[in-house]
Amino acid sequence: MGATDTAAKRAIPAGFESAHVTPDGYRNMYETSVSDPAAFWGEEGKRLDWIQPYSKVKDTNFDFGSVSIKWFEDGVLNVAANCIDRHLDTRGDQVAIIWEPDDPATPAKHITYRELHENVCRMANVFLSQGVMRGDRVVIYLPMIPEAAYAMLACARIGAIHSIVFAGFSPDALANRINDCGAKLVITADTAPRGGRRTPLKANTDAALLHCSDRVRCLVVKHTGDQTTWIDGRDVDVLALMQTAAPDCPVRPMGAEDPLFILYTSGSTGKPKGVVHTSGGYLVYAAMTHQYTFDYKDGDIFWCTADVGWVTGHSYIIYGPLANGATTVMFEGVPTYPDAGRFWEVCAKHKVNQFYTAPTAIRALMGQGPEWVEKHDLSDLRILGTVGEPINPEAWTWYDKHVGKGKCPIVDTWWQTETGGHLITPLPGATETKPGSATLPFFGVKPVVLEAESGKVVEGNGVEGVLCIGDSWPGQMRTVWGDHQRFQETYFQQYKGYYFTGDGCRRDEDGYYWITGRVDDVINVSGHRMGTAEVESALVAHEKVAEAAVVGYPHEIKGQGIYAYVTLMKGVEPTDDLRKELVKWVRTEIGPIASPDLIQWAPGLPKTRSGKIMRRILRKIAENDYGALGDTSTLADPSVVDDLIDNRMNRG
Ligand code: 6R9
Repeated sequence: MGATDTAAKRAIPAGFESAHVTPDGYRNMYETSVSDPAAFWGEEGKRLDWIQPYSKVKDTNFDFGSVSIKWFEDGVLNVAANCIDRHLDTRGDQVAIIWEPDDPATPAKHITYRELHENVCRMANVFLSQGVMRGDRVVIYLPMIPEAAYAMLACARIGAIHSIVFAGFSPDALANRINDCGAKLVITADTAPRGGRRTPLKANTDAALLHCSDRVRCLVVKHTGDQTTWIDGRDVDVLALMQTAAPDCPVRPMGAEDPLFILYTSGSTGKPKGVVHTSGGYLVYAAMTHQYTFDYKDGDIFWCTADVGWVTGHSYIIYGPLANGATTVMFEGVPTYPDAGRFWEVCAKHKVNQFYTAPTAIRALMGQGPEWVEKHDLSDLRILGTVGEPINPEAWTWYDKHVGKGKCPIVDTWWQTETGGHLITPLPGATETKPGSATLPFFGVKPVVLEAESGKVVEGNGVEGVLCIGDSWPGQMRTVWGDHQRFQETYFQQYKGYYFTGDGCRRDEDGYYWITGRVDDVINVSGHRMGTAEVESALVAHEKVAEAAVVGYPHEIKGQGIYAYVTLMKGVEPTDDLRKELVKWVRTEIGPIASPDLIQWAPGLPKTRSGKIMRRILRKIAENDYGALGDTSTLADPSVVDDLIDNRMNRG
């Protein structure tokens, strides 16, 4: 990159003259959005139906010690009513959700808005019958099946707060989340088919609930019909109860600032944080970004391949598309099952117009060759999107050429669990793109580049630093569940007056943003966020491990891989079997996404005299870039570095 940043701007493909936003439109609207945010968002808020309209639009404060974020605060609405009920008159018979199962031989399901309404009401009534009340927490641990959408919207309907735990997480991770948010109920399925294999979700939930209050109820969706254990009095067959539940359920009027959901995400320290999003601002932002970033028009078939267990699934499978009355595709499977053409087969089968996926999937499919794409008719595709990690220009170019046939704008959307929706992204009819750049800020978003050490604002173009945001936007997280102090410390303490994203970036000569990756101890594995501290604490929980340090290293498919330096307890023999055992251990402690790719036995870790691990050095060795270790003179014992270099695992 570097010198070529400014060279290759890609023109907006033909046919986007009548997009929602044009180049001039973008400039004007952006200007208004940042010069008078209250007026701008006051208008945008009207895209929702309010039971009681708001009179206040923005009340936000980024000052450390008194951070407070409120949008539309005296407005009253219901999120489920906005995603379902208000569409019934005009599009009751339109398909809301196309469900594509893991096994292509199983027929897809087409769920209309009317059917969605009925199913969500029935599920809401089941929740109510289980004693779930407004403000109660419901943990959702489900595969990618329509019931996951029903459960989310049923919570929204009755004012309960959902917290989805990705079905790839382990029983321990599930238990921690159930306990942290004090959930009253967990909803799961018997087993989850994915790529032809099955994850025993009910058995995982049983194991998790051993560590939770015995008052937590367990609702089970009998999805595959696989045999599971059953505890009378605790386990509930939710589909059976839905059949006899009433098909209507009144919506609960909610304050704009009432929490809609909690979603746990990894940070640089300690246990995962419960990111809290509220009702009004979040939905305005999810709906608006969905409409503009994907140039969504009535009748479009929209497919976001994420899992609902991540924020991308929340905002761009469920809330954004449904608020806009779209047809959204929900895919249970994986890109490579039964073969590497599955994504494209599904695009052709359902005539997908917007396709949104992660760079890691593109890289994996790129390796299988373009013939898998060329087999399928992709003529309905209009827009392609990426999310989750920086996209390398090779993958971008392949996506553009083979999937988009050079005719589809690519929107590289940069955002975070914390931001609720896109913050930096091209808009299809408005922004010339550059492969690898997330380009320009969305409306109302003020990116600021700071010098990492001094925190000084870096003005002008052709600069680099840490990425902060200068003012609030409606989709911003409001707090960390149960720990507002942690919220302030994580995002507002280091750089006073700004929201600190944790990412580094470059602003090139054209003012385009290039996200360079995390500057904290968070790594991004296949587009999933992982705290190195989490993996370390899982490793040291093993009886044979004395100490562990985990860093990321470049990985061809995953973006980053997990590299663990492990110091064993005295007298423990370092063997290949032990390596395998530790990988398995981390998988059970956290989940498969946290499996270390490489484990190096480290007789000692490089530490400062005050005992701090010098991660900079460990990162360099893991990157196989040990020639540039920098200053090691502050190390307590510089000789450990030589041993680490000699025995490094990533030599290629
Ligand atoms: C939506 C989501 C957030 C982190 C973020 C950044 C990385 C996401 C990106 C990107 C470069 C993009 N990230 N999108 N980096 N270009 N288009 O992924 O949320 O799981 O919270 O991860 O992902 O490092 O800080 P989340």
